[in-house]
Amino acid sequence: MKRILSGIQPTGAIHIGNYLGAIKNWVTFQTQSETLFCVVDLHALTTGYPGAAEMQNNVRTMVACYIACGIDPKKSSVFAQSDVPGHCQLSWILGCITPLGWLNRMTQFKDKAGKNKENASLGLYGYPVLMAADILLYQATHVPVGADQKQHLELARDIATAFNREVGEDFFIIPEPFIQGVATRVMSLRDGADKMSKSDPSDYSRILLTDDMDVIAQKIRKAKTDSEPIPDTVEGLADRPEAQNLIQIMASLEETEVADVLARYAGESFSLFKQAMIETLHSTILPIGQKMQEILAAKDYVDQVLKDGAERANDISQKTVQQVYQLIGLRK
Ligand code: AQP
Repeated sequence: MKRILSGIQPTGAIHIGNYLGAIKNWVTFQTQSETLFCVVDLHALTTGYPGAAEMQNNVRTMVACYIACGIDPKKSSVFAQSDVPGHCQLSWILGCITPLGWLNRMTQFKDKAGKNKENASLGLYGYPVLMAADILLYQATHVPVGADQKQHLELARDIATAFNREVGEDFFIIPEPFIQGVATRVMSLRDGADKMSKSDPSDYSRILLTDDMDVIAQKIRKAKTDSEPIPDTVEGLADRPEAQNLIQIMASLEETEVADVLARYAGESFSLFKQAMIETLHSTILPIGQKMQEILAAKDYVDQVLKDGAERANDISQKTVQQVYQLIGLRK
């Protein structure tokens, strides 16, 4: 049976890039596989401590978001990374066999550290090792993520292979990335060359799952496009990153193909298309935001979900940690 694991950082309100690139796909695995979905709060520290109250609040909000998007805690284990000590234990061990050269190639570190590399934290630099530990700790077979995480997933596979070589046995399962759908890399609404991201300084770059009707409409109306009409072929979107982004978002929301969207809107202006997109966003996103509010109001329920999820996650992960300790001769 497949074991699926994925997670999102509780670093702020979640956007449709996280939803279409990750969570929406997670939901489909719940019936055929064992599924574990983590709120990766330790990763959220890599860009600084947000403050204790905000951190607690962000974790609960993310749990509410997972459930509102269709993750069923009766089918999936939903837990916070910091409730499971195995993540840190394994991360250290894996860090000791990860060459600096591998980490130096990680483009996300370069993007996030920017010109201020000397002031970036060791945590931010080591982020991909902790991510490898997150996955290998559960012997996950598949990891559904957006395209931006492909390089980190490849590193996790390299680290697993290096560990197996060191101990002389195929201990870790080599996890497969699962990058699926038509919106694996949702771009900023302000610039089709940049990824839609929680940390983009412009609120107009992203649609949040908690945005209200008016805000969604405003953001889409202001979204950058070009002056050409909508083309009638997929090839016609080449070199038109903003146009391509909006069409892909629409296809993903409607669970259809880019070609189907083009067949309906070919020759039309973007102002007409944007109106249709606003309506589609209203019908898909607004119910998620409303459900999140309802779930958050039931604080005990959210805490119980986290408790149950952590119990299951600790059961699996402590077995892995014990086996790893034995394999390399550490004392338990
Ligand atoms: N723009 C995106 N398009 C498709 N998938 C995306 N993901 C993130 N942005 C996009 C996917 O969402 C999951 C969780 O990501 P994360 O929050 O843990 O880290 P991130 O990739 O760094 O996300 P952000 O939104 O860009 O946050 P910040 O600004 O804090 O860095 C992953 O599966 C990711 O692929």
